[in-house]
Amino acid sequence: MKDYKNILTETEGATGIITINRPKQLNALNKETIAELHEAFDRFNKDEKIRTIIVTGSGEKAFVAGADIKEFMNFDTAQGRELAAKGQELLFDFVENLDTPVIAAINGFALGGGLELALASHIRIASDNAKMGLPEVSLGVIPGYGGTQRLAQIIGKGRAMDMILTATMIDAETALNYGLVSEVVPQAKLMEAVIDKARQLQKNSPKAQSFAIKAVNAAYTKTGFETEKDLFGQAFSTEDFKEGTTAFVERRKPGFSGK
Ligand code: DAK
Repeated sequence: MKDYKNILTETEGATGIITINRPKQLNALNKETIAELHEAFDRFNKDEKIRTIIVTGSGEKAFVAGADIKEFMNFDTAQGRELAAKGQELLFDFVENLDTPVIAAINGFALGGGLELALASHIRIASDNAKMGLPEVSLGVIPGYGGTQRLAQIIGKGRAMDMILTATMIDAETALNYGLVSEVVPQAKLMEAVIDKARQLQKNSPKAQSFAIKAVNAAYTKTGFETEKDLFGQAFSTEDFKEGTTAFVERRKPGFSGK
């Protein structure tokens, strides 16, 4: 297996397992991690022996606590838009459109870009301690990796609006009730449950599964994703964005001016 700096990869039978491994930053996604994830997903997807891919986070606390705030807080409008587009191409759209089914094993906090990665995956299974949310508007930005589109597609517009506008987290039981995850299991049983699901998937035709993924995805137009990228870029030039990200780093509550 190739050595990466921010992720670990292994195989278990016909399953490729990718673990995001920045536990001190709660597995937050920086640019380098996104590039490594792209490479690992691509490699497993091209490997005919691999029939299912699992993505999870290391440690017991977090799947992924979002994009790396300390990295993106200094981006301007152009960088924000460009990086949102690039991130979607390399990771979020990429995962959604893979031929090989991807299961997100949500083992703790799945926030912002972390929840967006789970939303781009084909199946989501959570541990009972998991917490999910899109806290972007609390930082003065909006979900920029497809969250405004995919969350509404999966749980419906009303609940998605509530979660996005309040920036609140929901627990695993609520996520199950919303249809955001298809199973909740005790944390110690999570990997066993996702491997079981992977084996179940492996009984079926890989070719038909890749066609089915494309057919399901074809229902959703690209217009909304383009709007999200534009507005996400614009958010980077606001005072609220500077205030929201600075307040996070300074561990204080933000005082938004609405500018
Ligand atoms: N980025 C960077 N560091 C993070 C982080 C993050 N998202 N989340 C946590 N950490 C770091 C903390 O700063 C802390 O580091 P030290 O202070 O120890 O050095 C360490 O992880 C442990 O976190 P806490 O001390 O805060 O742990 P708690 O148990 O108290 O709280 C928490 C856990 C998950 C509730 C809290 O850490 C938290 O609220 N984290 C931030 C959640 C969040 O707002 N995530 C970002 C959502 S916005 C972009 C595209 C998309 C996006 C951005 C840019 N471009 C294309 C440019 C998307 C944005 C998002 O994802």
